[in-house]
Amino acid sequence: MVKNKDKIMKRTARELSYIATQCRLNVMRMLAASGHGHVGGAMSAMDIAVALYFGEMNVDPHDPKKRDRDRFILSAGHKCLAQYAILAEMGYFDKKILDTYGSLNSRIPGHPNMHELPGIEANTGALGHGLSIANGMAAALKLQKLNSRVFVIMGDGELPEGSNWEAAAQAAKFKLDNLVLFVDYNGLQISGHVEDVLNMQPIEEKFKAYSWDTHIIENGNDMTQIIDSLDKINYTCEKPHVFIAKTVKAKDVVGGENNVAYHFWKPSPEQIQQTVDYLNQKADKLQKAMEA
Ligand SMILES: Cc1ncc(C[n+]2csc(CCOP(=O)(O)OP(=O)(O)O)c2C)c(N)n1
Repeated sequence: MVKNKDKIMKRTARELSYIATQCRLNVMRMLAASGHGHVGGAMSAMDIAVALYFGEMNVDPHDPKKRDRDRFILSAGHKCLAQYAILAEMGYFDKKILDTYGSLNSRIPGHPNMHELPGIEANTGALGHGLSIANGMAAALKLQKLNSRVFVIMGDGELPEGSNWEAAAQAAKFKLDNLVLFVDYNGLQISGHVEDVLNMQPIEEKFKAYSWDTHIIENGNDMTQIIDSLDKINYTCEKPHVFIAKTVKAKDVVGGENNVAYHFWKPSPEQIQQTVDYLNQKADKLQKAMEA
């Protein structure tokens, strides 16, 4: 049987970075429409999410429920600006919907709703539930003898939720080697530094103790490092996989990087324009480099 991994059109790191820049522009478009949003965590997780959707997962915007698709669970549902930006860029829905962010009855609310939007696999937002949902999906896919994988993005500020550790034990017990968890380790959560709010270190050792296959990504905003990490996953090792990816909160937001005040941001039109200009320049540079 052809592995899902081999069905994907591989893109270069530069192409993926270009797409991530376009997706960050989509985030700014939603912020411009609403005047507010959880920008920090969306921007830190963006590169990982783009690498998954555009470079790794077997998914089809024209057939969002196809049986053998890979699944993506955004455990940290408040990062959904990233997911909406990507789904729109892939063609799951009309980009005009991005302009409804923040308005009543929008199909892209503040936390994702699987009943409103194709491509959303689970309603999330209450932290600490995505991994349990993913476990169930990964186990069911194995029972159905499908090669589909389940990818999860969790925030580092989510790790103190005890339910994650029940799920971690269960994933190992059921040998869910079709489950891949990314911890978006941007070091900050809603109210400060994660290690000050509730120190969960050493995280890699904790997952090891639960018999997971563990990895660190030193720069989780670097596409080459993300692609290389995805390429080294052994899907027959009988262990679930975790990547602790060090990222920058509010990555590419002018003046916002690594600043907890940008967890939920209410930008002025001038601040939006500054970041849009920066992102457009970055996209131009990447495009020229791709054409060279
Ligand atoms: C069960 C639960 N408790 C509290 C919250 C409120 N909350 C929303 S975001 C957040 C911080 C999450 O931190 P992290 O996952 O690191 O997100 P990031 O910094 O990457 O945005 C909290 C505590 C919540 N959504 N769910």
